Amino acid sequence: MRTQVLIVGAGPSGLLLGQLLHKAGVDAIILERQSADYVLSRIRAGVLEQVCTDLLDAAGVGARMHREGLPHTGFEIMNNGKRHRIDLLGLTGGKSVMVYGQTEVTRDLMDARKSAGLPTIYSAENVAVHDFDTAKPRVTYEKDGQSFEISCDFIAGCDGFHGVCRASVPRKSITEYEKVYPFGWLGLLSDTPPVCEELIYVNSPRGFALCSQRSQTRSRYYLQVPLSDKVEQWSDDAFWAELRLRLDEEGRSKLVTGPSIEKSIAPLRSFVTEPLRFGRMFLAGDAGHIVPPTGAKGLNLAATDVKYLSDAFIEFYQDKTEAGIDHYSERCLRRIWRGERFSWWFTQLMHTFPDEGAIASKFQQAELDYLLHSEAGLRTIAENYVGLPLDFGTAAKN
Ligand code: RFL
Ligand code: PHB
Repeated sequence: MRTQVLIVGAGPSGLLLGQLLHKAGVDAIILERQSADYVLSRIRAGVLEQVCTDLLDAAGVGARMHREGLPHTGFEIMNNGKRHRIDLLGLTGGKSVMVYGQTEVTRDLMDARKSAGLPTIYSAENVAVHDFDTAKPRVTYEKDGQSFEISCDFIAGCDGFHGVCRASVPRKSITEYEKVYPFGWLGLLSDTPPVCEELIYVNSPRGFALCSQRSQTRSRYYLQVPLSDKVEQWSDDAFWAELRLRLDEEGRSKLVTGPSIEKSIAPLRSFVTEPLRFGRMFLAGDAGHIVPPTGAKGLNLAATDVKYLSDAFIEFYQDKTEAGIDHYSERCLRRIWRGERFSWWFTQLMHTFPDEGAIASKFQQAELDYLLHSEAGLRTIAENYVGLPLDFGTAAKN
């Protein structure tokens, strides 16, 4: 078998790349280790920046998102039981975000791929990448007990943090930057109306909490928990009781509880790989970088990697230039580090760090007090939350 671009991973990065390439007439095959149902069962992101929704529109998969997604023009920060609204629209000159689950984005991309008859090989075992430092890369895999090989022009590593592509790069060719946080997020999904129309990021002495949503009848909540906690230790009742303790009076009275549909613990880390290109293999999305979810940046950064990568491949085939490919790593990393910085900063600002002592929490409270009462502080939060423009920092005046 042969294709132009072999994509490893059918998460949002791989599927979006496949769709953008298809629109431009570039062939791609996607290889995915899991089944399609498994991919759709993972509950993850919920907030999309406009850069991301624009890309989904460009890929021709935005219709359901515009029908069913919830545009949010602001969100709340609760500190010590007091709420402060971040007016995204007012502070950014008209920008907002879209609340629409990653599961639904993935489903829309899968449906589009299926109806265009494009090849996705699910449940592919032992996927291995070869010869990406030559002009003739190859990928091998097994399925139903048989071995297969696909030759290609390029390999796109869209296989997430635990994927095979980054792991196949010789250690001497790669630098990894990593920070692991001393806590995780326990998430719960339930078919109950959200406690508030907008998202609430909560800094409480008992730890961080987040009240998010998927629709007017489906809520997503998170609690900061110690890394040693196991999800089995947390009954639904225990989750709701702890969430109540982290909310204010209004939140406690409005919170509607119910059985969980899903509950899981995610560790938090900041992680970046440099570079993102290794000969004819390119990393995109979580394969190349991870952010803690506090700033809702992971999927959005993945989408911009994919934009730069699809543009680079399309230019290669249509205009016969390698300029986009050569600049891929540098262009992505500049944006990635800005997203990493915001996610790290917002995580530091909102979580409890018991090992850092009383002075750390005094500094944190003073910083929140400043930010939440300063127009400049609020604007800093808002402009990063809605996402910096794609050309940020490249215009002459910046
Ligand atoms: P994914 O989604 O991990 O997909 C990678 C795919 O590759 C497959 N794979 C392989 N396939 C073949 N062979 C192999 N050897 C393979 N190894 C792996 C996997 O099965 C999988 O299907 O990476 P991708 O596509 O780059 O997408 C990234 C996003 O999933 C991620 O950044 C976001 O979910 C992060 N994130 C959030 N991002 C936002 O922008 N907004 C949010 O509100 C937000 N909330 C979150 C989040 C992530 C969370 N967790 C669980 C870490 C909330 C949470 C709790
Ligand atoms: C979510 O709804 O899953 C979500 C929302 C905002 C975040 C992280 C996760 O910052």
